[in-house]
Formats: sequence, C-alpha cells, structure tokens
Amino acid sequence: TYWYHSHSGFQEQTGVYGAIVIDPAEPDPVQADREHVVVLSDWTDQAPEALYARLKKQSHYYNRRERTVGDLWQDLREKGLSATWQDRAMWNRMRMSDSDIADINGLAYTFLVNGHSPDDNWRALFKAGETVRLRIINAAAMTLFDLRIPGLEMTVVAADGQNVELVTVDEFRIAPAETYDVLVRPSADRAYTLFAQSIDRSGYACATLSPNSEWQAEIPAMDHAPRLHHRDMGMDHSAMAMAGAAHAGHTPNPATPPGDMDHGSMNHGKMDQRDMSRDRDSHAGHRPPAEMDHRHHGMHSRTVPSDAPIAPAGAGSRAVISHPASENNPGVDMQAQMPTNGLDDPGIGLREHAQRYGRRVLRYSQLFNLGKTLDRRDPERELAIHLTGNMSRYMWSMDGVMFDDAEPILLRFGERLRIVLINDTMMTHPIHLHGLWSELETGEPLRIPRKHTIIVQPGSKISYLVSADAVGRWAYHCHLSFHMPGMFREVRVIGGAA
Ligand SMILES: [Cu+2]
Repeated sequence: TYWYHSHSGFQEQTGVYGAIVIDPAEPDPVQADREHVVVLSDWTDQAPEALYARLKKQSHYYNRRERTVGDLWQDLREKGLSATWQDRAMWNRMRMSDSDIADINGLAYTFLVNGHSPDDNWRALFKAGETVRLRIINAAAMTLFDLRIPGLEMTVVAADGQNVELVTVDEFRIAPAETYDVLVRPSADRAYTLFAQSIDRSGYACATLSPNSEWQAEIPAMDHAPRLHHRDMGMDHSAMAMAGAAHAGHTPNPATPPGDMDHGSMNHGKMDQRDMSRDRDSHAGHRPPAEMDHRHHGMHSRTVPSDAPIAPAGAGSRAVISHPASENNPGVDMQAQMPTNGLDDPGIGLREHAQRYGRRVLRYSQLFNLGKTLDRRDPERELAIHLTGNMSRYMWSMDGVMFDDAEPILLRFGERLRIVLINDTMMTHPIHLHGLWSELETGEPLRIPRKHTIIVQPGSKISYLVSADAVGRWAYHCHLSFHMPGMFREVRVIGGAA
C-alpha cells in the first residue's frame, strides 16, 4: 500500500494525492476475503498559503488549550506550590506551551476518510466472519492520527508497503505519509466505527464498517488531550524530579535568551557533568577542537568521529549525542540534551492508554520484517542529524540550517550507513527519505523492517540503516507540509552506474 502526492507548493493540502496498491508478483502471504482502502486527510477551505502565513506570524494561533487560571489551581492542589512554580516558570522561560501538540488542528481542519467528513461517515461493507484487509494511508498535510476500531482488534500485516510479522493491537498512531495494512475479523453481525482522532484530540475522522449499509455504530468520545512533559524535551527524569533543577536538562539556545536563565541555580548533582561543562564551553566559544573540526558555517550533519564505536546492524547507535554549535542561530530555540530512545515509545498521548483503557498500542519496536533483511552488512559509518526549530518563529530546519542554505548530504553509491535522528524540538516529526529505504533498527538484525517514513518523537532519537543503492538526488524531509520548507535536505547518491 502506497500513495502519491504533489510536491509542488502546498498542492498536497488541496487534495492532489491518491492511493497506490501494488499486488505482489508472488502469492500474497496475507489472505483476506475483501479489502478496503482508507485514506485519511485534513481538509480546509482556506488556502494553505494563508494557514502558513498565520503560523509564521502567530505560531500558537491554533492552540486553544493554553493554561488557564483553573488549571493553575488544579496544579497547585496536585503538585503543591513549589513544583507548580518551577513548572510554570520553565514553560514561560521557554516561551512555549505544554499543550502545543499540533501546529494546526480541528479548528482549521475537517478530518476526512476517503474524502468524507465525519458527518458523511463513509461506509465500507463486510459479511460477518470475513477477514477484511484495510489499507490505511495517512495523506494528511499536517495531522498525525491515532486510529482504532472499538470492538475489533487489528492485526498489522504491512507497514509502508512492506510485509511485517503479524502484530495484533487495538490502536496505532499513523503519521502523514505512513501506511499500515491491518486485518480485522468482524465476527458479529453489527456495525463498527473506524475512529481516527487527531494527535491533539481537536477532532477526528471516522467511517463505518458494517454488514448493512443502513447500520451505524456509536462514535466514541475523544481521549484526553495530551500535555508535553519533560521527557518530550529530552530531559533527564531523575534530574528533573529534583527541586531546583526544573530547567537544567533542557538547554535553551543562548542565541535566543529567555532572559532569566540562571546557570548558578542549576543543580549539577544529577546532571551529566561532562555534557554540562561542554555545553558551557560552547556558550563561551570554547568547544573542544575535535568538535571544532566538524563546524562549517555554523552547523552541518556530522559523521560520528572514527574513534566512536559503530554498533552492528540492528543494534542502533551507541554514539554519544553531541550538539552542533548554535551560537547566534535564531533558528534553534532548544536542544534535547538527553534524548530518550524513541523506538519503544508509542508517543505522546498514547503512553497511558495501555494502563488506562487496556488498549494494546503499536510501538515501532514491535515491527519486524516478514522476510530476511536483504542487505546484511553492518554500517560503515554513522550520520547524526538534529531536527531543529524555533517554535515561536515557526522556523524548522535540520542541524539548525534551513534547506535554502544547506549543502546536500552526500552518500557513496553502494555504501551502507546508519542515520541517527535526534529531535531537538517538542513536535513529532515524520521524516521521509525518497529513493532509498529507511531500515528501522528494531533490534533484530535479520528482520529489519523497511520504511519510507519514520516518526521521530519529541526530545528523542531513533536510528535506521540506509543502503545507497540508487544513484540520484533524493528529497529528505519532514512530511508535515508546513515544516517542509525548512526541515528538508537533498540527499545525493554519487558514483556507480546511474
Ligand atoms: Cu516536522
């Protein structure tokens, strides 16, 4: 299951896309009695250029869940004065909001299934007892969806068009550009609702699966809106839990000073001393020479130094995360000093669902390719790339450099390398590489799943392997339409036969 869409301007937002289903040449390992294509999207009657212009001027415009006085009293009751004060002070210092989950949401968008609004409630038929394959495509410009079908479990059989080992879940997150194929087995003669709520719970897309075109199932209420936490900023939990360290782990960029940043008040007891001292050095321009060598008008993607150990295929990167210099870069307003591993994280707003609702939520760490890994070589080198941005200016970039100012990332034809993405921002970015597979390192070297789009959770890191098996110039970018102008690189595979 694939899809196509325009890459010109914001045409994709206006509906220039469609599904592609490729039947395998060999017998399909997935057997189903019938199948339906389910295309999710976010529609607005406004011109996408107008939305973008609004975000550039007022990045919080579509966030109507800013903290209120009522929230303050609740925080005071639950956390006490000291913790509440620390927490509020931190968010204010960063000029950010912990409810900033989606840039644009249900205020501007109507969420669609196959072009139909929730009021239309698009219908798909089945007969009780059948196995139904749903080919789910997120063709939205800006919206991540959390999808479930109350009353039915879903067996994931393919991700991004590639067969994976069966994994049965009740709910999964799907980012723009991702596709998942799932099997459902409705045994009862009743209707079901396919329910896809937006990541910030500002709206939903829905459809009906039913044996009878007249029937309709109940539409569930949306889940609680998530709030960002320290871990979403790549902070160290243990350090954060200590009073007085509320702003120590997250490092605002000194180029965009929050005004009252007070290093003297940091509690260094639990912090990584080496990281902290290096960070301070870099503020003063005393970055160690080894890192100076990698600087090139500000920042660029850096290959891990040759003395750093390169872990074998499947294992993920073991390299220490270091941050490129960011002095005087208004495009970067924060860095994840201690990024968590994003592989096993279902994502913000889904982490509590197992405990609270008993739902099995898909995690990337559960994805294993159905067939054997084709290229079993270990990576020869690692490329660390930071996803960066300035939330309040609505500027997005990689390694602090926007596309217009960036050099291409050069790959040698035939090489096998590891890319480590570090998300320094508090947004969830689905990163899409054209032309080459992104082979997600989920831990089993012989069963590495091949994806074309990888979600990078806020404040986290994730790694995948790439075989440079196609010469050419390839786009490499965040698949959120309005992040794309900056968070974009050309990947150029050179040498070999074209
Ligand atoms: Cu993005």
